[in-house]
Amino acid sequence: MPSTNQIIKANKHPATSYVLDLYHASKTGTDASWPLLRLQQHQAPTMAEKGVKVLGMWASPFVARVEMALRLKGVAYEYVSEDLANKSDALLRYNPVNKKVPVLVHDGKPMAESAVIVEYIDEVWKDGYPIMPADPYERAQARFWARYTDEKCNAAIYPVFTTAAGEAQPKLVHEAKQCLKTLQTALEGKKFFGGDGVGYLDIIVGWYARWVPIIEELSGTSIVSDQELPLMKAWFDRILAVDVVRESLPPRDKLLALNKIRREQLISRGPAA
Ligand SMILES: N[C@@H](CCC(=O)N[C@@H](CS)C(=O)NCC(=O)O)C(=O)O
Repeated sequence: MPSTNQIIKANKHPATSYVLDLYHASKTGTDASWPLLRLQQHQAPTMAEKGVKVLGMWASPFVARVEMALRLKGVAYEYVSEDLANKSDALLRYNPVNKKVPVLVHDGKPMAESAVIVEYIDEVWKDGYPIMPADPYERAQARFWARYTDEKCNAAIYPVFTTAAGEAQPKLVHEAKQCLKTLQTALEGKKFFGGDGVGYLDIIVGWYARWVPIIEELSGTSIVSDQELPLMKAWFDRILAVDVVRESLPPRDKLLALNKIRREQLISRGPAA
């Protein structure tokens, strides 16, 4: 029976195998180690909320999506921290195909893939905050941009993070900007991708507002600026001002410290063969 404050099981080294990217996963451990005792505010669960569990890792942008969706809906959940360098039996059992976080377990039924989970949450808690657009065409558009982000923009931004300053850098920065410039068109005339409020695409892309400035700082580059990507920059500020979003994202300083180590490791290792 969940209590009002649930103390969540913590693994020892939650950050040891932080993976920023979808496509270039690399699993060498870092010595970064932070305590991972997380408390969630909970109300008594309703029937639909019974047994909502998230298997996550604090620095995962994909886990943040799921937490944002649950918080927007006001759904109480238990958070279980995974050590990705030493995956739990539960994670391997719940997500045997990809063996990645996030996993959402609802009433004993596990599911994986953050974008899929966010849609599931919206469908199950349909009376709560609306995440998907009501209009089918708008929904299709939001899904299109979500896929564009995961398939194109993540892969365009990541090399800026993993490449040292030098000859290759300007081209990589240009490519990242071009991708975000295209994505920015989905923001035209709107406060959020979802319109006047946070919607599905804001949840999918929200982590850029935390990660991109960190990548810029570590690489000494500028990707999203008032001059070059004004709508995206304004949206970064706006989305980070939304409590539910900000609270679901990793703290900036802690993420910066982890990414500093990670970048140094990746750069010293050199380009993958
Ligand atoms: N497409 C997946 C990506 C999930 C993902 O890459 N998770 C990373 C953490 S950020 C992970 O669990 N990595 C473990 C591994 O690669 O072994 C989603 O959207 O849920």
